[in-house]
Amino acid sequence: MHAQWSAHSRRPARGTKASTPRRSATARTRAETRTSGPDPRPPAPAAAAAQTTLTTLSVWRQLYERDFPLYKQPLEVGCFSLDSRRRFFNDARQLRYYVAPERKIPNFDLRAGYRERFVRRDDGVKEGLDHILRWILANRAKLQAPDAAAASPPDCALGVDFVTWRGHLTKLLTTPYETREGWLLAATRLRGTLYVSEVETDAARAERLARTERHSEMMYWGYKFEQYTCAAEPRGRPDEGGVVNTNEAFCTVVRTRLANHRLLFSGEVDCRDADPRAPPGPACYLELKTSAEICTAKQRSNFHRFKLLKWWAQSFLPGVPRIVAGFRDNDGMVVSVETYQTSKISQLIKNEYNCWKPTVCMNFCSDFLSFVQSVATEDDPRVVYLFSWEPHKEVSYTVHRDTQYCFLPDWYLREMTHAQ
Ligand code: 0WD
Ligand code: CA
Repeated sequence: MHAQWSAHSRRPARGTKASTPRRSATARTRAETRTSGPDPRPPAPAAAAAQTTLTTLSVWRQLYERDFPLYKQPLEVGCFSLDSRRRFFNDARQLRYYVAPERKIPNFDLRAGYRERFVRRDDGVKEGLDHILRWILANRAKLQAPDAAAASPPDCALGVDFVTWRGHLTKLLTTPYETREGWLLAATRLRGTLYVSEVETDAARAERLARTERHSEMMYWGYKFEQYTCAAEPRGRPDEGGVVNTNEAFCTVVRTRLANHRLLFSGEVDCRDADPRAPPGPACYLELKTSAEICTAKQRSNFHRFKLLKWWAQSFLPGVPRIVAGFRDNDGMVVSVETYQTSKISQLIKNEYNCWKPTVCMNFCSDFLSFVQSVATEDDPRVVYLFSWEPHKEVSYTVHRDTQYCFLPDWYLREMTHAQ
């Protein structure tokens, strides 16, 4: 069952089903060596010398229809907050508390306040992994707990193989089913840990700059719904007349393992269960969503096929158990609210023909991380491996030394390479 956390490693049973085509990791990749890309250098010597230099990774779904991989129950190791001016705090001051709507038909007006009470984060400012890195520096002692240190080789300073945003992992999980948007992920190795940070694609940048007023307003609706359903205090009430400021965020930091990859990632959390007896994070967290109301069978099918995939992937990764969805009409009025158990979503979609499968998402992500491990071998933050994917293509990469792609800031490198 995908819903349950696997406590033991289950090896993918290769070649047990005769009906599905199955190829080895090497056969699955093309033998061509890729030297094209933004800079014309040959591949780094370390990458070229690797035993099996996989140069591309296939995204073909059937390759990933194996047993569900090990995914350990995510453990919250900390959290941080970003305030209205995007300043970092190593605490939970921005955590909010869920307040269920009083009426079955809430009629929340999501358009209210868009012009007068909306402070929008400047999404042209690329923060990379900076907030997570700040959190790591402030919590190094926690990360290097005795058991973690003993279990990790001395050349792996943090005791994890990957550091990234949850949102980047969500994109990886949904890649086998994505037909519209590609991605660029930069990876760099420092003291044994791979840091993975997104680079905006030209297409995403063009879309951001060409965003229509209508689209911009619809992006606001999601935040407005949060305001109607969240309070700043455990027994507080929502402040419907307040300012919506998208600079503010509460982020959880979790540790987990996918197959043999030890992961440390952070994700923004909308709110928690207001009951003080609720379990600790991430089990007490809720994800809030808005979506167009479903009126036809076709709309329901699309909702299952596309939206629930994204919702499931995003909440499954950090172990957020519940998703509260506000369904709205075209005028931005919330007409119903529904709670989904993350662990039951894969059952809900079973009746859809040729629908997405959690195991494909997780196996693809795991294989991609193995691919990154095998490619990004040089332990040097001045070297960035850029992984690129476009729909209907394979994942490929290029290597960049001392370029604008470098993303670990000096303040982080100084701390990590000096004082142990
Ligand atoms: O600079 C950037 N392009 C990135 C910023 C890339 C990745 C992350 N971030 C920041 C976000 O500003 C946010 O503070 O990291 C935090 C979220 O990280 P995540 O949880 O890993 O991202 P994701 O799962 O994609 O998004 C979670 C929520 C979103 O909720 P919905 O329900 O819409 O999925 O974070 C918010 C949004 O509420 N969010 C953002 N808020 C402001 N600006 C952004 C953004 N660019 N992206 C996500
Ligand atoms: Ca949300």
